[in-house]
Amino acid sequence: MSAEKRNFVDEFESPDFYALDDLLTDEHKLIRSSVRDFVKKEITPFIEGWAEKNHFPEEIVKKFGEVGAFGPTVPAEYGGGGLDYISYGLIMQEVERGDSGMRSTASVQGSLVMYPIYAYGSEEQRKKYLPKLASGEMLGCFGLTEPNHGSNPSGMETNFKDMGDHYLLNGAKMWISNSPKADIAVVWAKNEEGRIHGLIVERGMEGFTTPETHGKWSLRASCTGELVFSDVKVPKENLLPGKNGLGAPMGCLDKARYGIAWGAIGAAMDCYDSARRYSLERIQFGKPIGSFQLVQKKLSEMLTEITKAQLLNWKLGKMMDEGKASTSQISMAKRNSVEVALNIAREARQIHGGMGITGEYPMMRHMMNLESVVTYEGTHDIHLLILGAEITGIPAFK
Ligand code: TGC
Ligand code: FAD
Repeated sequence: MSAEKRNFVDEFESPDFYALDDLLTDEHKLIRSSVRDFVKKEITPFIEGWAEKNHFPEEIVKKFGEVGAFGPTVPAEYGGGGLDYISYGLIMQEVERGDSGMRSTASVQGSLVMYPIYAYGSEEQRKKYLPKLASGEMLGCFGLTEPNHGSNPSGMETNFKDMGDHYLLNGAKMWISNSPKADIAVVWAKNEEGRIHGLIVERGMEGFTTPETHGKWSLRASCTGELVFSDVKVPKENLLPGKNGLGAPMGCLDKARYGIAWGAIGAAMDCYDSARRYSLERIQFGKPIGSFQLVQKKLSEMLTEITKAQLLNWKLGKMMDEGKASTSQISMAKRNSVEVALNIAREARQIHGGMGITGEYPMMRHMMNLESVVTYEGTHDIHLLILGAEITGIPAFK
């Protein structure tokens, strides 16, 4: 199924009030403009139709591979982009400017599938999977959350037993982005001693199914599902040997949460830009609504929050490049960006009046998407508690 192209021109202009472009290299700007052009051509003309029809456009996977959206920081010898974290952030910002569900597809593939295979995998696993994941020939997913364990993944029940020549995997994962279409799943499960390990499970392995989750009012252009393991025989060479314990999946989440910090601001920029343009075009009481103080207040506050978040993200990117960014610094940025984006989506929708509730404009879709973004990769409150634990030294999770 391919949704019809919308009859509109994507006039998006990115706000850069503090001349942040001065902090970017020519390569960064080139990467950003190539992904922005890609989004204008391949995503925004179709996205309202996909979201309305709850359709995941499978053909986007190869296209993302071609534009370099998968695993930008993975070394080029494995098919990745060999780029820095500012480049990665800019790519996520541009893709989520188009749609959070599209960014989900890209960030799961890059940060949650390619990163663990690169960082914790054997050389054979890297060679076998990474080039195909980078090119979009293969799609992956990441299974951490379970029906009974969301915010507390350490309680997971999914487990595997050593059967001598293979592992036997049992359990279930829930809310897994890409799962219904994924060729492989990086699955986190406990061994007989209760230690968490990562396993690569391939579609087609007996006893492995990926039922789709229906009825979502959010991320409707992204596919979400379960991972069900019923006595799945996993070859021993599919265990990720490089790292185990909860720190292994959490290390992947640090990368993905960083990408979300940039991505959510992309969605915010789209809403702001639409509201700015609408405020100049829409006439009420004989004047553009942008001439009224209350509308200017909304726009000014949006731009202020976007600019603050852009600066935070850029500095975080520099710290990521130096290997100095802490989990709590990443939590602050993810939490801040999503809150900023949700508030801006709501304010921008108000500026569009009744038109703001239609698919003619992007705010309602962004707003509904962001309700997932504020929940996944650690809920808003879990990130607050991560910061609270950092400040006080006292974890308040349990
Ligand atoms: P806690 O006792 O704090 O830690 C247990 C062990 O894990 C280590 N660790 C980390 N290591 C590296 N990086 C991190 N970010 C780490 N966070 C924790 C920690 O050092 C410790 O290691 P060790 O060796 O001492 O055992 O763990 P806890 O059980 O109290 O939980 C802490 C908590 C709540 C902060 C954490 O579990 C959490 O962040 N929960 C949220 C769960 C979450 O984010 N799930 C995301 C699922 S994936 C997803 O949503 C993908 S959506 C993708 C998309 O579509 O874009
Ligand atoms: P719960 O953990 O049950 O939380 C419910 C509420 O309780 C929240 O408000 C939470 O903040 C609060 N709460 C929980 N514990 C505490 C506490 N200690 N103190 C205070 N408040 C607390 N997971 C994956 O593994 N892979 C994926 O690809 C993936 N994709 C997703 C895609 C979508 C569209 C969605 C919606 C989720 C996805 N997730 C994925 C799962 C996501 O990470 C979880 O939904 C999230 O971690 C929260 O878990 P939960 O839904 O079980 O909520």
